[in-house]
Order: sequence, then C-alpha cells, then structure tokens
Amino acid sequence: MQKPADITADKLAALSALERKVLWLASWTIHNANHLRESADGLKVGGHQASSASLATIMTALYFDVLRPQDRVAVKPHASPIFHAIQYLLGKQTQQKLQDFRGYKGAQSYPSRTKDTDDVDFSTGSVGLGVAQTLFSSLVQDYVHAHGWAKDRAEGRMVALVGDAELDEGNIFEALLDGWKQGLRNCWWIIDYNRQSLDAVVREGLWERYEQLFKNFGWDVVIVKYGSLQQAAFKEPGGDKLRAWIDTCPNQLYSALVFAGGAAWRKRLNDEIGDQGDVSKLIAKRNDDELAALMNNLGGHDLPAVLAALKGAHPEKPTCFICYTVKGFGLPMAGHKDNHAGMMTPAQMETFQKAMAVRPGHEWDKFEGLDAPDAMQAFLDKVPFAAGGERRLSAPMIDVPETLPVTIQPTMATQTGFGAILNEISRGDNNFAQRIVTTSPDVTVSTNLGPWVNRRGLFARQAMSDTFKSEHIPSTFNWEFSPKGQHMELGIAEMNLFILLSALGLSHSINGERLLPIGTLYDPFIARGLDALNYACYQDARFMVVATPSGITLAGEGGAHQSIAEPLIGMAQDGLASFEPAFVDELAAIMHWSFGYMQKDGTGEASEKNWLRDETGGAVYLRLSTRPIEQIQRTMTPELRGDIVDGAYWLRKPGPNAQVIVAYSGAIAPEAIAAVGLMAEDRRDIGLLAVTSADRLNAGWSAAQRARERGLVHARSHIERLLGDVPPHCGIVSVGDGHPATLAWLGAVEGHRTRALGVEHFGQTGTLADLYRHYGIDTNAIIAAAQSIAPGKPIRHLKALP
Ligand SMILES: Cc1ncc(C[n+]2csc(CCOP(=O)(O)OP(=O)(O)O)c2C)c(N)n1
Ligand SMILES: [Mg+2]
Repeated sequence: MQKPADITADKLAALSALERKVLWLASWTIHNANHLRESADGLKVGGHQASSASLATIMTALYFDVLRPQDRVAVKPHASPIFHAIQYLLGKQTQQKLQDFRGYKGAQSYPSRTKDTDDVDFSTGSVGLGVAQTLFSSLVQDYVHAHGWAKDRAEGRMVALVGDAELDEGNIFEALLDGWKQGLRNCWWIIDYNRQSLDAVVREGLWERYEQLFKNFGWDVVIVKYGSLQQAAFKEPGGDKLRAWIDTCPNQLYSALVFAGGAAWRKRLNDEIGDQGDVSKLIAKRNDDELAALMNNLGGHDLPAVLAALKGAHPEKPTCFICYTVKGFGLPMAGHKDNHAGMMTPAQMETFQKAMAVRPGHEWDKFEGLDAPDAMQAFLDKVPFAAGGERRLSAPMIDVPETLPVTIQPTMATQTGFGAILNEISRGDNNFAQRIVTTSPDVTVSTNLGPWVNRRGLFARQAMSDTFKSEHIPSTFNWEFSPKGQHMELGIAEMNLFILLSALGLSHSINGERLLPIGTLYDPFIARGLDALNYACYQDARFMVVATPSGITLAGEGGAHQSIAEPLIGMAQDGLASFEPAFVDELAAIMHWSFGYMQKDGTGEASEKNWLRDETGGAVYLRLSTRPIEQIQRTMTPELRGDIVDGAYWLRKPGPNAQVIVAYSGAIAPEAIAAVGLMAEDRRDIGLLAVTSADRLNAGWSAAQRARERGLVHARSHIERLLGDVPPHCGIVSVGDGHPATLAWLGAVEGHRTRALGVEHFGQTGTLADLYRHYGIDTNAIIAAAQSIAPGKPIRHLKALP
C-alpha cells in the first residue's frame, strides 16, 4: 500500500503518540470510573476497555488527520471512551466529565447527542441505528443542497464506525437498499473487523460475504488487512508463506494466539510452517516480542495502512472499509473471546500504566509520557477537524401561517382531513411550504399524501419523468422525480422511515437548514420501527409522524393491521407529543401548533398554563383514522384551540350535580356522543370530555404535582382545571380505540371512580358495529359502564351486554 504523500514522518510520529495517549486515556477513564463506583456502591458497571481499544488507531487517524469539520460521525457505542478521550485532547471534553464517566452528569457510556457535551454527532447504543443514520444523513445533505440551501457549506462525509457484529442488525441492510435507490454519496462505513461480538467469535469468511454485498449495492470496498510491518515481512523471503498462513488461519485461533503472545505464535507457526526454509528464518530472526508485534500488526492497528486506505478512497462513492483489528489491542486481554466487557485488573493496569510512562498522580495529564508536549499541543491546535469552530449549527424558525385552512366536509375522517390540509399547504408558494418534506414507507397514497406529492413532486438528484404520464396513460397520480421534489420515497421498511425522519429532523443542527419533516405509516407498524423512533427522539430530532389508519376501527383489515398499544407508546415515548383527534378542525389546530413546536428549542421552564415543556419543543405523533364521522359545525376560538392543544375540552360541560361523565379519545367520538345523549334523561348533569391528547394531559398533570411538591402551591394542570368542578361522587367512563390504560388514570386526578373501556386483545375482521360491540367500546358498553359506576335508576336505553 502506498504511503499517502501528506503523511510525513513527523506527522506519523505525532499521530502515533496520540494513538497511545488515546488508548491510555480511554482505558484509564473506564478503570477509574469502575474503581470509584465499586468502592462507592459495590457495583461494577462493565468496562468495554477491549471493545473500545480496537478502534483507537482508526479513530486517531480520523479525528486528528482525516476528518474535516463538516464531516459527521456515528461512533460505535463501546468506543465512547475513545471518543471522549479524543475530545479531551482537543480541548472539548473536561477532566471532570471523564472522571465521572458513566456517573451522574459525567461523560456518557455510549455517545449521546443530547446528554454529552463534547460534540457527539449521532447518538449510538442500540447497535445498527447509528450506522444507518449516517446513510440517511447523507441523503438529507443531498436533499438540502439540491434545494439550493446551504450553498456556502462544504459537503460533509457521513462516517460510521461499525462493530463487525453490529452488521447482524437487519436495519443496516434495509438502509443499504434505500441508499442504493437514492444514489447515495459521501458515506463511509468503517468496520472494526475484530471478529468478535459480545458472546462469540465471528464465522470464517464473513468479510467475503460483506465484500460482495456492498459491491452489489454500488459501494467501493476497501480491505485493510495487513499492517505495514506485515506488508514489509511479506516481501522478505518466505513472506508469501507467512501471508498464506495468516489468510487461512481461523478467526478463533488467531484471536487465541494474539492473547497468548509471542512464544505461542512461535510454537504454532513452527509447528505448521516451520520446516519450510525461508519462512523459518523469517520467524527465527524475530524475538518473541517482535514476532507478536508482527502477527498482531493487522491493518486496523497500523496508522500508515489506515491512513492510506482512508485517504485513497474515492472522493464521493460510498465506501466500506473492512479493517482487521484485535479486540483489546494493546491491552493484556487482547484477543481473548471473553473480553467484551473485560477490565484490566489493578495489577494489569499498573503494568500498563508503566508501559505508557504515566506517573501515578499524572493520569489525566494530557501529555504525560510524551517527549515534546509543546510540539504536541501545536499539532493539536492545527487539527483540521477542530479548526472550523462550532460544529453544531442552528437555523432560524420558519414562520407558520396564521391558520391552516381546510374545507371541512359534513362527514369526514381525520386521515382525509390530513390529506386535505397538506393539499392546501401544497398550493402555497411560501417558505413554509418549501421547507416541508414528506416521506412514507410505501404507503404514500394510502395515507393520503397523494395530492401533496402530485403537486410538490418526488425528490431525486436526477430527474425522472412519470412514464405513465409521458405515455399519456391516465392516472390519478403524477409521480415525477426531480431535485426540487419534496417527497422522499422509501421502500416498506419502517426502520428506514424513522431513521430518515431522524436525519431530516436534525437538519437544522447538522446542515444549518431547517426542514419540517412529515412521515406517514400505518399505526400498527410503528412497532416495527419503534427502536428507531425511540432513537430519533433520544437525539432530539424534530418531525411529525402521522400514523393512520389505527385501531380496530380499521375493521375489515383484521388483527394484523389493527393497533392496540400505540396510544400507550405515544404517552410513554419521551420527546414525542402525541395526539388523537376526532374532528378535522381539531386536527388543523394540532398540526398548526405542531409546526411551531417542532422548531422550538428553548430550555425554558414548564409553562404555567399547562405545566408542559412547550418551549423546549419536540417531535409529534398524530394517531388518525379512516373512519368518516359527522363533523361539528363550530367556530374555532382561541380558547378552544388552546384546549385542543393542551389535550382536552368539554364537548358538553357537566353540571354541578353531575353523576357521570364520559371521556373519549379519537374516532370513537360518535359512540361517546350517542351514549351521553341516551343517558341524559336518566343521569343528572352528564358531561362529555373530548380528549385530544392523553399524552399531554397526563404529562401536565404529573409535572404540576411535582411542582406542588417543590413548593409551587398554585401549580395546576389542564386536566386538574377541567375536572376540578366535577363533584366527587361523579363517575368517569373513559373510552378509546386502543388500550384502556390510556385514559384509566383520569380517575386518579381528583379521585373519581372510573371505568376504562378500550381494546385489550387482538382485533379481528368484522363490521365496525360487530367489533365495537365485541370489544366493548360501543354505545351500549359505555352506557353499561356508566350504569355500573354511577348507580341510580336503570338507564332505560341500556340493553343486555353480549
Ligand atoms: C440492539 C442492541 N442489541 C444488543 C446490544 C448489546 N450489545 C452491545 S455490544 C454487542 C456486541 C457488539 O459486537 P461488535 O459490534 O462486534 O463490537 P465489538 O465490541 O466487537 O467492537 C451487543 C450484543 C445492543 N447494544 N444493541
Ligand atoms: Mg466485534
């Protein structure tokens, strides 16, 4: 392999010193944290000294030489200590945070965009997701540039440092497929091919499968197998034999010999190829240490080999580097198959410390043990990656129009309303409409995005016309791809949807250009991409996910398409404000608010109005339905709009002597309305509460209670205000097309007896009436529940339950 021209001996020496320093600091950080925790609470928290060590060389080469400020990196979860050590050397991480590694407010165990303060680009931890995020971030960068934004910013390369076992995660291959379809560029995946996972040593020859696979998807594949010592040895007489032996040595054996050391290498090599003339001499002329150094000198631990590979890559093509490494390289547990969470013993640590020339008490000194500290600082001061200033960007807020107009039909479904609202937006030639970008995993049309896509087009870097249109074949849809298109078409994989939304939803911070991403899917398939959704929220990405259709209301589609748990997911998912409106005017109010909320980034306190962190902002989830329901003719007042967004309003306010109230959420509204009408003669002052967001109601209630416990005695949440006047003896019947726990907590707010109706078991096919009756959420079931919790004279419309 050719040495890159700009790698001078001086630079190599500096990088090599930094590589040692990085390995030392990372290992010490872990050791120190464990030591502290162990003495404080008896808990050892896992080390991953070995797992991080295998990336020390590659990350040194990247951060101190190859990367540019505009490049973005997803670091393999267990390489977090190496990342933090590098940032420490670059002056972006504090000693205190390293000392508190894995502790309260310390550097995070896995790189975190939101919790770490040292410039993490992408959060990782759930393996596979960070890798795919780099691919989608690259597509988003292309999207931004194709739309004529960020013109003054150089294109960055999206880099993932990938554990080899991480490639077992299917979402990586789902991403590869969509990346190929979209003409992916500027993406590097660097595989830490240490041939070890957590439990296992990987199967032989896996790299060949990967090589083929990546090539099939149009990637360049660069194999970084031999270090420069090995490359030199192969040129010696007998070197070809040594190389052949290395190439056929099973992974398990190689790892075991790395662990066992020089004498074991000698014995094995002599046993297997020691009687073959030249190669025997090649082995014999090295002492045990030299022989171990030679055999351990795999490409991924050899700075010249790594630098040559990275710098020799195609300037634009996506490239996969398969870098041979040894897990725990440079540490005593190197290569041992049990080393995943391995920690050096105190005695081993002492030996390692001596070898690193670090005096006791000077463990955190940046240049301890290095010959020329001043020269080293001068080198660090010129590191290109750190030269561009703040890498976390921002973008101004995009003005949202005063209202989102929509023509409301007398009978309409929320999903139709969503399509109509977007269709109206698509007519506008304003910045707001231009910044919206939609995406959907092959359910664009069936989630009502069709009219929007017809007008705004699909995105592709190369224009492609709609063949049906050019062939004059009539079609409802005009599917034209162009660099100006505003819909990113995805294959069916829901993981890809959420990772793309995550990438789109971080564009303001990564590209300095704000987008308003909207993704649609069927509600039950949220579960398919749930971890990716969780990660998108964990990274604080901003997007709107519109999940429709939902629930058993999808009657004819049966249990495979009907969602039950999603309302609870919506409540429990941090960073995601969830809504389930029943009427289209509610939806318009919620969407209007959401476009603002998605852009907020205040760190302010909770609002005193609803005790929600509205100024902090977040992502939004709308659970919609295909069920057409009769719409209420009314004027949207600011008060009503506020209540809808805060989570609930009285559709019928209970009187002072109310015996029962019905609280409903979503498309089940007609049953709740009908039940209240039928009960009105037999129960006094009955009320009907429309819940538009169980999530926000519940969150505000929790926050107000916490505030009161801290002395803010006047803190009062929206739901407390709504239920405050409801007399104590009044019962609550709650109902929704989802798990009943979603609203069951309402009774705890003011201590009202409550009966929560909902769906607990897998749905099935049937008519709406069949299913609502079967699962006990129809009008009669609501009346029966009211009769049981609000006793009184028999409710005359109540029929016997099935
Ligand atoms: C989705 C997910 N499943 C399981 C884990 C637990 N886990 C963490 S690392 C790891 C093995 C990783 O092996 P590899 O990617 O080869 O990394 P190495 O430590 O060898 O560098 C596993 C199973 C996880 N973090 N995320
Ligand atoms: Mg591995």
